[in-house]
Amino acid sequence: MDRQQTEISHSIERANRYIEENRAAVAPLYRNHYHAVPPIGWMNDPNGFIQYQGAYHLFYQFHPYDAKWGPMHWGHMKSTDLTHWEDLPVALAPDQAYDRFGCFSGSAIEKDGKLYLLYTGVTEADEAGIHYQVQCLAVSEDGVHFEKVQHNPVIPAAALPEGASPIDFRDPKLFEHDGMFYAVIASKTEEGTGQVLLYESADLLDWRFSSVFLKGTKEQGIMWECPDFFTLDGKDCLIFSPMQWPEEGNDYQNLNASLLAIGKVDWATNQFHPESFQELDHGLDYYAPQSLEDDLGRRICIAWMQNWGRNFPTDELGHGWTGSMTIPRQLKLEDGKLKQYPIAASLTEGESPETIGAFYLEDGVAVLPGIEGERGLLQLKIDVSAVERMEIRLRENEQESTLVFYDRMMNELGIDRSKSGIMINGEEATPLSCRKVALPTMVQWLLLDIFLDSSSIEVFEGNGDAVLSTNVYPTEPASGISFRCSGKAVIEQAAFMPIA
Ligand code: DQQ
Repeated sequence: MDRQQTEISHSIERANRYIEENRAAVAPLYRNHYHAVPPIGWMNDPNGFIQYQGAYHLFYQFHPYDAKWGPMHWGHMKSTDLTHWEDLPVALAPDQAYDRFGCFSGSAIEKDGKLYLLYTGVTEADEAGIHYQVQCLAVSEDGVHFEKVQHNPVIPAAALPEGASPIDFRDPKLFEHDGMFYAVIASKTEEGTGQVLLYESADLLDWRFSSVFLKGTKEQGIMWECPDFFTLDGKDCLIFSPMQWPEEGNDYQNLNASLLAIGKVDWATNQFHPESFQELDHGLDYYAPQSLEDDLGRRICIAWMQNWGRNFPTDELGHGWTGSMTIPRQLKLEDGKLKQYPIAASLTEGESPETIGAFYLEDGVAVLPGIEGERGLLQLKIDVSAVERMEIRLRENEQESTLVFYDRMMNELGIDRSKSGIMINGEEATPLSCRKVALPTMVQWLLLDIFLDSSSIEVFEGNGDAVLSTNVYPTEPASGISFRCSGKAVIEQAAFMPIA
């Protein structure tokens, strides 16, 4: 962040005015249509995801003035169906000494009818030039206008346990347990490993350190961001986004990954005991997921569909915006196994999909009638029992396409964007443009729900066993879809439902 930016005095009014005056200049080419995207400027992590007064509210890390990360505000939108989002005024601006360097990620909770946001303030520099990360509270009676409380910061650096870094202490996620409020907060240890701290409060204003909820080892990355704790089908779950979690086969190949630890909390010591870890998404663009439980009892998770350390084409091209959320997913545990299902029913309601009958393909290429488009849902049911390799080419034009592939021998589902269009480079030691995941069981039918938007592809394996989310930037119009296989495939069903 340069000095000039810190000297600007930020305010919600200034941000809202800027958005209104400039949003028409944003270039539409790669803007997703049915995903949450910022009206202008930069978006990263989802924040404060909650159902409040009948609507789903989604806040996000927002820098309105540039398509790059900068002084963090909280953008805000709401939805009644989790797919159509309405922009609301900016919720937080970095306008206080305790958050002048940014209103970083955090979460929301309802108490006595009011909506509370707990977020990380990055302070002005002290005499030694240090910016501390502290936790701050803002409250709203209408879910739109927020006031920062007098007590801020409600969790100062002084409330850190010994050996925890005061400059890496962020991303509080609120939850209630046994009549108390708790927050899991990301922290870094003296040894430079990640950990999650637990704080507790009776009223959201007075907080005390409770425990080191989970401490990472040297083998588990250098910092964990954006923790989220909840129970699901009787199991305790902790989601977090570690930096540099070591690669393991097909897993954790992105330098910044997001994972789910399933385990048990010992509420006598307030410590989380993990039993397993798994990566949440096997695509190239997925980070900082945050979840809510809605009034239907669904655990719904949404994430930033990008990754750190990569180039951002919409910024490089001067399009005036960067960043998109994934479509929301429902998380379930079935027989102790994570299942993820897309929430997108309202997008395709009323559409009667054009479903073609069985189509036999042997060592060849096929284009199917009616199966094409840049934006929509592609649903497939393919008999892969005699397939060697099956490829579905998406967003295809003369030069470019993105591959979704299935390798029968390895029982792996993958996505490859090496020929998608604009190259995306990352900080990974080995350049990464293809990822894959082994499916848990050998199946006869490969079921896929593939969501295509202007610059994204999300592949949901139909039994909920895997998701791969990846951004693509074709340089020419690209609506082609084709099928290639070695061996024999029967495409039993194929339907493409355009989404406006
Ligand atoms: N992004 C925020 C932090 C968080 C990181 C800053 C994760 O609060 O740790 O924009 O993407």
